[in-house]
Amino acid sequence: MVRLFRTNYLRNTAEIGGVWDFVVDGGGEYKLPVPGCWEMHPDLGTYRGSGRFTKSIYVERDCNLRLVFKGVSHTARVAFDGAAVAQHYGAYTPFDAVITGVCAGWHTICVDVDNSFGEHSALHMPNDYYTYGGIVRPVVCEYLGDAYIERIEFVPKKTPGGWQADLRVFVRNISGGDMDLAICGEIAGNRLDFAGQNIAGNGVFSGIFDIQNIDEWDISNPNIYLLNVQLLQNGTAIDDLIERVGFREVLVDGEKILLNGREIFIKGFNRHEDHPIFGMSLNLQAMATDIALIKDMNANCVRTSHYPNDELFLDLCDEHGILVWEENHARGLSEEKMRNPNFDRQCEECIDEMVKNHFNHPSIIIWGVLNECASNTEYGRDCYARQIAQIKALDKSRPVTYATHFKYRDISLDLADIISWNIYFGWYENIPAMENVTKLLEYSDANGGGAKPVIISEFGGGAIPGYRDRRRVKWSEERQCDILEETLAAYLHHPRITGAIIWQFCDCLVTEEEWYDRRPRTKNNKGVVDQFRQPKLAYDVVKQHFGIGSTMELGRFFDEYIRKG
Ligand code: ADA
Repeated sequence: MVRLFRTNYLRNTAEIGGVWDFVVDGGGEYKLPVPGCWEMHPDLGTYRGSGRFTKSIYVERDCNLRLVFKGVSHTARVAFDGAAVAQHYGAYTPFDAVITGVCAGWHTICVDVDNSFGEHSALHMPNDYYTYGGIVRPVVCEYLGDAYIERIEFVPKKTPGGWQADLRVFVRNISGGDMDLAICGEIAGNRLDFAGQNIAGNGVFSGIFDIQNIDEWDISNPNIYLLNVQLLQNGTAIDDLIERVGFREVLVDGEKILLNGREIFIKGFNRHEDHPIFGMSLNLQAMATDIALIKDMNANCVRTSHYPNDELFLDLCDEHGILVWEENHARGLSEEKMRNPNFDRQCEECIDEMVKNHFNHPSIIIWGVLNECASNTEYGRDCYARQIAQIKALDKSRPVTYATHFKYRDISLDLADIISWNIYFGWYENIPAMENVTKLLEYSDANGGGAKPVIISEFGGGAIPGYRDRRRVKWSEERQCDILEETLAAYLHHPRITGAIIWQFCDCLVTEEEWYDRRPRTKNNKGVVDQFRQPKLAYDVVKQHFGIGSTMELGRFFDEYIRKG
């Protein structure tokens, strides 16, 4: 499954899933499922290198084809009937290839995939998560005419009278000539008509429309609507694209984050896309299980640590009212690693693809960049500034932040709309949680972070599943309970803290290189559930604290209770 809804009725599309032939470079031949990770095959459990996927497809009629790859880990080179048509770096964002003048008949798609580490890869490297190998997310074949709708940007705007839709529809004319084109659309019974244009290549249709009879999207009522857009030539619809959107507005107001004008407290989990059976290619059932557990623990947020997520998971967050902090791919890169000659370009491409492809998900309320990279040096600060500016140029409707671990040495706090700290009191530092939050706030307020919302974006401790010890020593499930007990009690009720995001939802695989000695089972064991999603003792500690809620939420609850009488 690619999305939770049909994205096209007019345009003929088909997922190219099933089983593809796979040949390991210089090695064996396999038949592997796509999407999937090659590590799931017993011969390839730790394989790091390259190989070729091959699939034949039958095209019923002469047409233009668009192959959309939702994710290939981590580098792809795509050939169609032997001719190179696309290449892409980065496992976590989609890319496409448009092939014009395809004749009816059988055709062959070859994808050379490489998940090796080295100078060529500035973002995928040995790390505290695992870079899998394969065509890890779905592949879709789209049959196009001479022009098509490439993407849509929908920005909901709250007005005194209700809501407006600020729309931009991006169109590509691949006919080789110019075309008189127009756009029409509909959402919740509201018609959307755009004036026609003569378009020779790429074009954009823009318009702002008053929208009637809709209900807002928010955590407890995640109302979503189908935005149906059609491309017209001489009054006839020649293509279409459907998006699912929500009418909600997220703003930063001083130290508060407002959703539809109401203050919210963000409480949730950092979640890696990782599973012992599926690798990073979780299916809908596995994703839905994660969502159910996250909601059962009374959380309202997921941070996509540390990369853009599968759109199917974002669709689930849209439907369930789960707030999302989505971030570009990077974890813990020193200035030296940020100086890799491929770093800037690979980050820039990831950000561009993340924002453009995930723009319309109402659940995404925050964009993040560069988790725990060198925001403590001038060179690093320049990278943060460029990437934050790039996001803001692509999307003015959401705040931008980054998670730092440089407590009193961060020199980039002024660049962020929200201040976010990864701090592990009780695990890496045995200092009382409240004491250091106060000191952190003093530093932040004096160094660019004053009068901004503050999120504790990572906190927690490790617990080996099933390791119980009445001494409550580190790595026992009891100790993880104690750490989360203290930190949740501190962060949910601190007057300056707007969010608390636990590290992490589930245990995840890490790379053996550089991490085996600090990660028992070659896993990051700070999950509140284990890799099979079996709850640890801390599950009920989290459920209780998130269920009681933050002081802010309690205060709002009583205000509403008193107001209603
Ligand atoms: C960092 C990092 C996480 C994880 C965590 C840990 O904050 O952002 O990816 O590595 O530490 O478990 O130590």
